[in-house]
Amino acid sequence: MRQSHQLPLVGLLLFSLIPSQLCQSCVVSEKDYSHLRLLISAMDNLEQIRGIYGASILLSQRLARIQNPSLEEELSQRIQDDMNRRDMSNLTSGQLALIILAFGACKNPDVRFIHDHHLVEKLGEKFKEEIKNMDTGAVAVLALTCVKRSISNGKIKAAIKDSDTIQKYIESLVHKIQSEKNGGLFGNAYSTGEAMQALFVASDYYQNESNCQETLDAVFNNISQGVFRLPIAAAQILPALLGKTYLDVNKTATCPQSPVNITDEPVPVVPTLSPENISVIYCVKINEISNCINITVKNGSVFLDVMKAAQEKNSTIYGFTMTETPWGPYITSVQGIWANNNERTYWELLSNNKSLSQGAGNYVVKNGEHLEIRWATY
Ligand code: B12
Repeated sequence: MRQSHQLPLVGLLLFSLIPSQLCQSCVVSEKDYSHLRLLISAMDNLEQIRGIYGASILLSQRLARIQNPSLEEELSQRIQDDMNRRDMSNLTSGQLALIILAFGACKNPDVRFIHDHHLVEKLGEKFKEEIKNMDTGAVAVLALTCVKRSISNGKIKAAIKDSDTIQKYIESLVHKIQSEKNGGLFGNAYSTGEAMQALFVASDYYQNESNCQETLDAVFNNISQGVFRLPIAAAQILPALLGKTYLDVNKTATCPQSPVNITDEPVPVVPTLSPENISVIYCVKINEISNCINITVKNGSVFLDVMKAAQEKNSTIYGFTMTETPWGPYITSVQGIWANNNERTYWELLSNNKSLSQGAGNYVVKNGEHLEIRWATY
């Protein structure tokens, strides 16, 4: 399976169960903790956290030192039950890596599960099969930094030329991340947490305080607009806001308590929507051929509602399937044509010809919009 994000995560894990070293960070100050409380309460939404997908949430909680024993216990139980039910060979390497990181973070009883189920060995096997497809990204910077540290403290041996190559990769990736700067964000709101982690460990970007403030302001702005409502989205940004990275996962130390008080939870603001209907155009596009339909839905509807309405009208053209993921429903097929990881194909969501940065279950459609689902490659 080719995955740009999961493989570095695995590499990171395989080399990372070592004590962390000094890294430079950009931490939210106490006066801004209200933003963090919003994230922490979003992560508490157990209804949206199924089985093994709780691993990202658990990892984030442990990295951020959030003390919520009942939630931790529930998440850990769900992950273990789900793993016991599943054929573990079907887990992706990225999923396995997240589970091991979450269970291995801080001294806690879950670490036994890693050993009892030989998770690290299983991951090693998957990693060997998949390493040829390893790609780049913020998580790759973390993974490579981890390898670099392991070389410099003698944990793994490498020739000087390999260390130089690693350093060059890190520099070019950091350069790429910085070139994607978009206001205070890197890429979009959802990629910023991992980009921050990469910049903490591999650049001096946040030595400049105004860079730090710029990122924090942009993230706060997005938090207050509800952009991080999903537990998975909240979990991905929270560690960075507390100056933590995946390299801080340390199986030998216990987790001290977080400075953020979670009992003081804010009341979520529910936006009011007018009840009228709105109309949109919805198209399915396969190899330059588009089939379009006019759809009327209630104001406040999401992309998925439009897809369902179209499917009801004509299931041959607009019929689709989906699967639940921590980011919500992922569209797996349309017209019986299935996304395929090996062929790097997927169904891309667009609005007015622009690729969306939210999924079908979250993107709220607007009156007059031209929506499209396009057979695409990545
Ligand atoms: C790799 C990736 C993809 C790959 C996934 C396939 C693959 N085999 O790798 C591809 C390119 C196909 C993809 C597609 C899309 N993606 Co994407 N993707 C990612 C990325 C970079 C890493 C995911 C990952 O590997 N996680 C690690 C593993 C261990 O966890 P996992 O749970 O097994 O991961 C699976 C799910 O995350 C799922 N997935 C990936 N993207 C999306 C998006 C949505 C909406 C859903 C429901 C599921 C999903 O595929 C992963 C691999 O099986 C994340 C970035 C991030 N910060 O998480 C964005 C991310 C999850 N994707 C995002 C988006 C928006 C999309 C698209 C909607 C883009 C579009 N305009 O079409 C589509 C999905 C459309 C659909 N068919 O429903 C957003 C979600 C934001 C949000 N609030 O909804 C993210 C956070 C990127 C971002 N910064 O904006 N994606």
